[in-house]
Amino acid sequence: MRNSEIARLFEELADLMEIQGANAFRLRAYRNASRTIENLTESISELAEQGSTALVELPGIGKELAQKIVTIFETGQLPQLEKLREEVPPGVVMMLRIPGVGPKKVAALFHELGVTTLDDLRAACEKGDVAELKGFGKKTAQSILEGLDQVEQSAQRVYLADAMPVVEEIVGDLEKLDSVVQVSVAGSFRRRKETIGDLDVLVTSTNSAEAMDALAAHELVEKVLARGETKQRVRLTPTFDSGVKLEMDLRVVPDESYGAAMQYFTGSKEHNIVVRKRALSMGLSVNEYCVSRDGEYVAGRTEEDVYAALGLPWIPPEIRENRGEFDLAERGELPELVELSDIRGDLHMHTTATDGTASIREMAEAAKARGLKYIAITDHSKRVTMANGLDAKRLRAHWKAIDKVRSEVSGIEILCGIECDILEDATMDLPDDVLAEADWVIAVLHYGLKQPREQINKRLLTAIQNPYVSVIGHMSGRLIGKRPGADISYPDIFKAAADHGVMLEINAHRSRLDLDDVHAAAAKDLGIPIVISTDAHSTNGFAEMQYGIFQARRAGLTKADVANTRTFKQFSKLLRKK
Ligand code: DGT
Ligand code: CA
Ligand code: CA
Repeated sequence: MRNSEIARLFEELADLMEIQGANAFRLRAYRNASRTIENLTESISELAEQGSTALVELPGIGKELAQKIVTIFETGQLPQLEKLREEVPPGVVMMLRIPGVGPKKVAALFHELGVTTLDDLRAACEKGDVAELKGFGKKTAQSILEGLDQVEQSAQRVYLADAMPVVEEIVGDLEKLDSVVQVSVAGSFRRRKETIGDLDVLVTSTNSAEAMDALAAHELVEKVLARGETKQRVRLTPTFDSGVKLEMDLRVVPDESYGAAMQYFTGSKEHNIVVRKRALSMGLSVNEYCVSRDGEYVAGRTEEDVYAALGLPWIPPEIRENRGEFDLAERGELPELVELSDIRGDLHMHTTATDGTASIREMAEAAKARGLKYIAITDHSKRVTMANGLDAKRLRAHWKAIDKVRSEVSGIEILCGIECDILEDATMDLPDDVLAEADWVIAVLHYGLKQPREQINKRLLTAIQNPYVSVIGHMSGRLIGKRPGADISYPDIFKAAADHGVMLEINAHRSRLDLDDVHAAAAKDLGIPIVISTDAHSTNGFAEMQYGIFQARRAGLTKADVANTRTFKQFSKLLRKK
């Protein structure tokens, strides 16, 4: 078990104890211990192997806590925690995810109102019971209702990247059926949203029963939830993050409706509202079967036909969000969106020097095998103690090692980089004279993400004004569905980045995708070069590039907007002159 996992167990323990009314002193002890362990340089498991006396040496860890840690490592669990997990229903624990609702409020809801599920809580809010609870009030009840929407949405969504292999296998198997002509996935999956609520699959077939039977019998399908003549809803077998199961609709549609159905079920809802209005203004009507005039079929076989009937070129699914795509389409200025094959370099990755699993050489060889022409090795700076971050001395030695690999491996350029933390006090984690020696400096926020906006801005501006910083990595620090990003004045920060020639990253990792689509589009509008990087921690990590490309496409980015589509020579010209 890693330090962070142990830290999380103690945090959970404290939360559950607080819900059950434990005294504040003991709670503080557990929370302090959790923080100590989280920030520890040494591995807690190694310390635990030496027994509880070694653990007691740590600040904030007393005898009792030390014994608990030893128990966790010896038995894989903590009886006290197991008991609490049984006493407090999972729905109650989920309430902790509602913004502004901590263990104290949850305790009141659970013990005084007896709510045990999110649905109960919603009903209690709507009935006015929550507003009447001591310490709550109408405003709090309203904000809980809004928070519930958020939690329910994020709790049931799956990362696009996690859904993708499952979906591709099912689609591939449906395609093999003789009676099946076309299979496509519509909905948010086709629009390449970061997360997917459910899957919307369309099929044209000479025998709709066969397609539905095959899906029902598929090993990745757990249960048929509903079945009609041309539509079937199923639940898939795999369990995703936080216990979520994906559901899938299969619709069998006639050939002449395929394009109309694709257009309708791809959405988004916001895009389709405009499509319908536009049709009405032209005396047409659009639904999932066709575009029609006075009940007469006009178009529907292909999506191109549907858009053409509305006087528009085909619009790429990724930008169907009613965020300006109709104006661009009318002016004939739809962007030619960047593609995976345009990428020539990857400028964010880790090695065994910090928390990666492969050596410099292995990363370089793997990148080369993927067809990349240049990479930057960017291990962590010292603040990230959990990842064994580099101080100046180790970093300089690491760069020497990179230089050596660079001279030995041909066919790929390797930049000496660093992922340098921007500290909570708005200073850089490494001195300027060190950063000056780097080929490529990624500046990032890792800690203190909850600081007030002014301080976050100050930190980002410090990095942008530093003459040696090349790019800001995963700017907000969010983890999709798990942790909100820092509060940032984006327009000010973007303007500063543009003024100082600092690039901005779309971190391609499935849980980050940060900058997000909206902010990446805003950065593009200011002419800021965007770098799409994988943040690979292993040779497999390079595969994440695809998801960064999806995010970039949703932002409307073209090849020219993305710096690492350039040849190495052209890319070098974009680097700041030091
Ligand atoms: P998701 O599943 O939450 O990730 O998001 P979507 O976009 O896949 O939404 P979903 O599955 O509810 O519906 C798929 C598409 O079908 C949606 O993007 C637009 C269309 N659609 C669904 N329901 C309606 C509706 O009531 N009105 C209209 N105009 N379109 C709808
Ligand atoms: Ca969907
Ligand atoms: Ca759906």
